[in-house]
Amino acid sequence: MKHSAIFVATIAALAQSASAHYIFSKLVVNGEISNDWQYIRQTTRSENYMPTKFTSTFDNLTPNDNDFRCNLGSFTNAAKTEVAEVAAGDSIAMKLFYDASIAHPGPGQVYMSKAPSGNVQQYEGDGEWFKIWEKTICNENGDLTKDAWCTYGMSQFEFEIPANTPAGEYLVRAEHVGLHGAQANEAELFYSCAQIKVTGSGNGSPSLTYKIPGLYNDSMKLFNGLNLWTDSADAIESDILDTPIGDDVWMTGWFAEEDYMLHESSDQH
Ligand SMILES: *[C@@H]1O[C@H](CO)[C@@H](O)[C@H](O)[C@H]1NC(C)=O
Ligand SMILES: [Cu+2]
Repeated sequence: MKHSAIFVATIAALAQSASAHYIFSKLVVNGEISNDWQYIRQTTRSENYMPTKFTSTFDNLTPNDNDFRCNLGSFTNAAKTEVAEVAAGDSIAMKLFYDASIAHPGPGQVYMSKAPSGNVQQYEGDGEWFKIWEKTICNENGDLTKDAWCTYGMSQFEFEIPANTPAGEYLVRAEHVGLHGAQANEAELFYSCAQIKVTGSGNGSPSLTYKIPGLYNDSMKLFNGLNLWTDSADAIESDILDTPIGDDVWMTGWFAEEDYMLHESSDQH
């Protein structure tokens, strides 16, 4: 699909563009859906749901820019964006603007970054990021241009704040990558950041961290070279592994659970 930077301002065009594209604007905590941009930093883009790309990108924004952290201009809205309190180990969700659902094929992931000063409303996201959630191909025999991808059709990403996350204020960045233009270096990235305050007594430390920008580059075949119509699921999975999207998530909850199960079974002996 082609995207024009020139936006035809008719209701029909708005509705169509809004349904094809998406941005996370609502936070769901304890089953309660927030207002748009209450806890998620609002971008200053004129069409907030336009994708970021390496080439032919809207507003000149690319994954090589600082604003690839939380979307264009969103730091200027940080101080007026509220901070949601979430206990480590709890699940929350980031939900799309307009109740849209994801209609592009590709992986979805969630990264977090702790505000070193303790105040996320003043944090630009220039510190370390770690990944807490990842969804790639769920059905290798499905249509790789559509519903082979776990996130296809989702209207929100639901994920757990790892139980060992230390207390403090964090950015939580949800991202979806549409790979339908990757053969022409036009993978589409949709993302924004929530501001949360993690409570509890977690004392974990993520083993893999990243900087944004730097997370992705256009030498990675996933964004520039992969072809959903001709590549096999195996080849695509291998391209994913060559990027941070293929790295393991920091998932202390799972390890904690496994430890628990090991203890439980050894107790029976
Ligand atoms: C792109 O990222 C890969 C993996 O981190 C790295 O090996 C490579 O040097 C980077 N390329 C550029 C042009 O930055
Ligand atoms: Cu698109």
